[in-house]
Amino acid sequence: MAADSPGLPRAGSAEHVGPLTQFVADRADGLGGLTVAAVARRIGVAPATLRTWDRRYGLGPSEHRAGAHRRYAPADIARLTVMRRLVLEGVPPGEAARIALDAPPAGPPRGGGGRRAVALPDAEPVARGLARAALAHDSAECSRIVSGALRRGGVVETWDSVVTPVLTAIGRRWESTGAGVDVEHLLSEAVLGALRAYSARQPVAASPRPVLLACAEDEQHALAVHALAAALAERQVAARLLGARVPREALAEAVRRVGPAALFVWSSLDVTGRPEQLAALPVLRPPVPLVVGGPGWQVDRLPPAAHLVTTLAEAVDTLVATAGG
Ligand code: B12
Repeated sequence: MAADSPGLPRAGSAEHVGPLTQFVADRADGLGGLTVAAVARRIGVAPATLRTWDRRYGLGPSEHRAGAHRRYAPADIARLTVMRRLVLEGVPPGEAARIALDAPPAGPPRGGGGRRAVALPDAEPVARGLARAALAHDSAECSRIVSGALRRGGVVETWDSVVTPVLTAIGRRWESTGAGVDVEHLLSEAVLGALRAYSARQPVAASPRPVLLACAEDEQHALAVHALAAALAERQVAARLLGARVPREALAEAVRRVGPAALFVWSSLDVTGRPEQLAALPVLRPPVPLVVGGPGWQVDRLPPAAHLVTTLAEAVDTLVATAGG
């Protein structure tokens, strides 16, 4: 039976067996490369779609042997993974195909896939060390590097010259290859742990009106607010951190309960930076100063009361001044 035949599940198909058995079955004839059906299963599109992308955009299998079905090599699969992601994000297929064909080859898939290096031409050696440790999945080394940098240089310096360059480079790598979400998670966890431990060591007195820090609705990127919390702790400003994905009702409730000296809300993504969510905030007496940061905010639609900050240092200075620290 041809491996790309549609129809009922057969022994050895994804419907019958686990992923490892399927992987072996996909390669069972020893030809190397994957069939159209195997690639379709792996990246989650219909085989017919793959054939269309091959015909229309040249995103087909590069391995071809006489008398055998054509086989997709790892580089073909990497391009198709980029194509699928972009199409799901709403990029028109022709444009998505052009980007996918231009994407640098991701190399053979290894534990999460992708090249094991990121470009950091102007970064400090410590940032390059952090990138290497993250790409090697060495969490302990990531924590050690970030904690050491925090001890030596403090939060703003560590965030701007060690952590941010690596996050940006890893984000770019994901953008061009689709690889490395595992690395993003691993590095994020290590950075969060180091920032929390550093904050816990700062002698901050309790305050009846702490600063309240939160991510916007559905916003999963929480690192910047953790960095801000640590930087405020360093300046002996009490803060309460709500973390990722805070629904507008929950934020409103927290503002009512805490009565904060100021509120900071972070958004990384366009889809989480809708200003409407800020309209749901309660109006207290005295009013709670509202500070927003992150590249996701739709800046021209922010409420007049919202003060936009663009760097960690600016956020810290603004909140320290507002909270009277
Ligand atoms: C770590 C990370 C993750 C982690 C987050 C873990 C966590 N606990 O926070 C995980 C794996 C969960 C994740 C998931 C996703 N991510 Co992500 N992620 C990142 C990464 C690498 C770092 C995020 C971060 O903390 N950025 C903070 C700083 C370092 O970056 P920045 O905001 O661009 O910084 C600028 C300014 O804001 C300012 N600045 C820097 N720090 C600070 C601090 C303060 C307080 C202020 C005011 C300003 C400021 O200076 C910078 C220069 O202008 C970025 C790459 C990047 N460039 O940010 C991608 C990135 C944000 N993710 C992206 C995407 C698409 C996603 C996903 C949708 C898909 C995916 N990759 O899996 C999901 C869904 C998330 C969701 N629903 O919220 C895209 C967003 C593209 C876009 N604009 O729409 C990025 C940019 C990657 C990329 N290059 O394409 N991600």
